[in-house]
Amino acid sequence: TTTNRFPLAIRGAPPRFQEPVHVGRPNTGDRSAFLARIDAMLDRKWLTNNGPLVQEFEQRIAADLGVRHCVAICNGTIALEIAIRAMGLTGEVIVPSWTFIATAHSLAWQGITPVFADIDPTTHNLSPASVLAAVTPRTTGIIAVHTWGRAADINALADIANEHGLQLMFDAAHAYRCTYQGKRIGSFGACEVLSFHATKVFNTLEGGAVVTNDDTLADTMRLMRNFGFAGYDNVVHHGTNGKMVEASAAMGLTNLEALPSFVEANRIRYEVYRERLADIPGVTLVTYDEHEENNYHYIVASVDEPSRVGRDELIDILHAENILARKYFWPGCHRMKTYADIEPTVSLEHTERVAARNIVLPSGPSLTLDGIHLICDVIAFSCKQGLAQP
Ligand code: T4K
Repeated sequence: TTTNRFPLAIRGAPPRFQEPVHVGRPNTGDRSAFLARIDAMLDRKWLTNNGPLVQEFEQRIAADLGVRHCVAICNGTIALEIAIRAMGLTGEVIVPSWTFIATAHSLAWQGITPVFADIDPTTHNLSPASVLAAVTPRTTGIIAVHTWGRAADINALADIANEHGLQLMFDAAHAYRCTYQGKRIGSFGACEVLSFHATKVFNTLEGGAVVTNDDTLADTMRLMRNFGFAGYDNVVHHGTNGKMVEASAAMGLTNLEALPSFVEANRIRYEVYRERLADIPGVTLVTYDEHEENNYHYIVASVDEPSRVGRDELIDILHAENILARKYFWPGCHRMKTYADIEPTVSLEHTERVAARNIVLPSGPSLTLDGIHLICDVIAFSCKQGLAQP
């Protein structure tokens, strides 16, 4: 397929896909089971405010992850905000710049300065050395992200936190059903924050949760997500509205049952990508650690020399084919308008390099293996031949 006659939509050929192929297509479990739960919910006339489906969902998640408490929240961002406030973080908190903007926003939104640290270029996870360099007298905590579902360097970060009296929590938005040294993500640090957004491996439409082994922290967060109510007419804490609705829990319970099939479909697709991308010059897949449990949800690669096209050019080529690959998390939080005025206190050179080269490719159960081969045909041709030829 790598001839000069290889048709490309960017040069006027019809696109390879009639319909857009997305990164982050929602995974949905058994439709009739979901609808049966929705029917029962409508019959009960209990739609939100700690309903029976949310309670069941919390118990299932806690059991699944081997953690004492799951506090279900309306989305991952509000879950981060509630966790940050319940932990009493103030001043400065160290976060990676290489993350979805929500990690930084959840701090800045409550007057806390996100201090951006660099990543390890192979794992894309927070670099402990960089965290250490970013610590100041104003630092109160660290939020590490298990980027793409690969666990952060938890032990090294815990050592730094202990030595400097900092609190440590994790943004585990990508890491449902992933492990660190054989133990499921969910009970590390003071707490871990999950996202069940539609685009995640496991979704509740919108949704999130904080999971923790800390009883007091869990109690505080339960108050905070419901305006601080401790019973009828009795407000004992400041709070917000962070409640998960019953329809979300219905989706969550249904999708949790199907999760093993999603993960298996992801793993098969990851293997196909791995094989096909292996011999394309300049394309390097970010691989999963086979000694751990992974959800294989994200297909992440870098595009670099000797590829004949750069990352941005490859994105344009793919988009013309209706393959909507993404540049997550370009340009890095520190370069977004809201944070660009803050002078970074440590070098972000790996973040910069990765941001310029990274591409996230479509995957998931709704994408066929044939589809992946078509996507890889386009990538292989473009990176080997470039666009110079007719
Ligand atoms: N921390 C980290 C590390 C995160 O990655 C995220 C979220 C959070 C915290 C915050 O958690 P939440 O508050 O979201 O629970 C998307 C998601 O909205 C966001 O949840 C996710 N990370 C982020 C990585 O990706 P956008 O702005 O890129 O979304 P959008 O609208 O471009 O959609 C992404 C793709 O998914 C598109 O190609 C279309 C497709 N899609 C999307 C939806 C909603 C569908 O096919 N169907 C759908 O229903 O942020």
